[in-house]
Amino acid sequence: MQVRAAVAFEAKKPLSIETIHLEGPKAGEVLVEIKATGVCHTDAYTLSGLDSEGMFPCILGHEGAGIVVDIGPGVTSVKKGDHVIPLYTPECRQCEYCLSQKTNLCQAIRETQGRGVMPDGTSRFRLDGQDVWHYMGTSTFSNYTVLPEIAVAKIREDAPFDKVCYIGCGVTTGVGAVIHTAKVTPGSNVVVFGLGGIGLNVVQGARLAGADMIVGVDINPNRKAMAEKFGMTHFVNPKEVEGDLVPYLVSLTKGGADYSFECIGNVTTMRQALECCHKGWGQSVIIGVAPSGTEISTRPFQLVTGRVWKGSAFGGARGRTDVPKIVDWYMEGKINIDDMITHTMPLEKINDAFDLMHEGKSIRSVVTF
Ligand code: NAD
Ligand code: AHE
Ligand code: ZN
Repeated sequence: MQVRAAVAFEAKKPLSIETIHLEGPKAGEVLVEIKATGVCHTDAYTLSGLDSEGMFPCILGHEGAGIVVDIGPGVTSVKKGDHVIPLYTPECRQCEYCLSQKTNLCQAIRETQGRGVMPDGTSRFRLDGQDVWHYMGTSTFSNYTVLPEIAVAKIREDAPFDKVCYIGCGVTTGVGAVIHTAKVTPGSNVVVFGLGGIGLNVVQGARLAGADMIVGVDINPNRKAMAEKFGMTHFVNPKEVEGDLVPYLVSLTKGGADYSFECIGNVTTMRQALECCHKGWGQSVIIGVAPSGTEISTRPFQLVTGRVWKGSAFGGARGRTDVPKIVDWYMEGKINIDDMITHTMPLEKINDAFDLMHEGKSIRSVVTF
């Protein structure tokens, strides 16, 4: 079939809206009509050319929601008409990783996902006879996309696509990192580095978990009012701190953070996030994706004296199991998504979403089809 997609032809260049060919679902796969997709900083990261797995031309996008319109042979877990959220972290429930119950990082299709192809090793998108690569197994910057059935979460039908698409990445990543990865306990002191589309969800997750002090750290002063709405109790702009940021944060939290989260993707702030943690027990969770080739460092003494460094992908959430529950939390008013979606635009304006992000003017932009 012919589909309308935003194609990334090369790094650092604007996306181009094209009519391209999409082959239908094969065994175990589903065809999804994408109704809405968020634009995450990770899409911008890959478009910047710094992602070691970035392949061009490709169709970016990994934060979508839509409707199953066709299924391939052998598909049993979803049917035509089901509302779904595509999962860049699938949940096969059969691989060593899923069965371990120790991680959400299902590896069933990870290798082909990283090579921009479907599990059978081929791409379903073509333009002028040339392959166009899939991205993160989802490619939601297209009005139709093909996914393995293990990579879709079935959600309730009364949930609005233009809001719950954000659960496909940002909401689940932020809230999940607090609940699943760090397991923040009531009364804790939490420090959040970066108050964008992910950090604000860490803030609201920390409030949900009953944290006491929630400190937000961002160089954009406009983030203060927004983060306060989601539960931030103290704002720190590193540009306004005299001297080193780490001792400032340790003093503010009266000994250090019980939990810190890095939601920027910068190895300097990752080190600060670890070192502002409380001696003996403070845990720091890396969420931000740093450019490939960069490395983190700290004095081992930081870990010897009890601080713990962790990472979190997709908030530690098991997609098919946890995503429908997060949709329920939104529908029940337990979490706020609407106020984080600052911009909505048609596919033709998708490059504006990247500009707004780089200018620090948006939290989340959502493209509706
Ligand atoms: P964003 O652009 O919306 O937010 C980033 C925020 O960091 C902005 O508010 C910006 O002002 C702030 N910032 C930048 N440099 C700073 C500095 N030196 N000190 C303090 N604040 C600074 O991005 P986002 O969509 O929230 O994504 C954040 C990071 O999380 C990205 O690296 C993204 O790739 C990553 N991410 C990871 C996962 C995962 O599963 N691990 C999921 C989604 C996104
Ligand atoms: N290809 C990138 C990896 C980037 C990365 O870490 N991605 C996160 C999700 S970010 C969503 O916005 C993730 O899920 N990681 C686990 C995994 O298996 O990729 C790079 O830097 O090489
Ligand atoms: Zn993302």
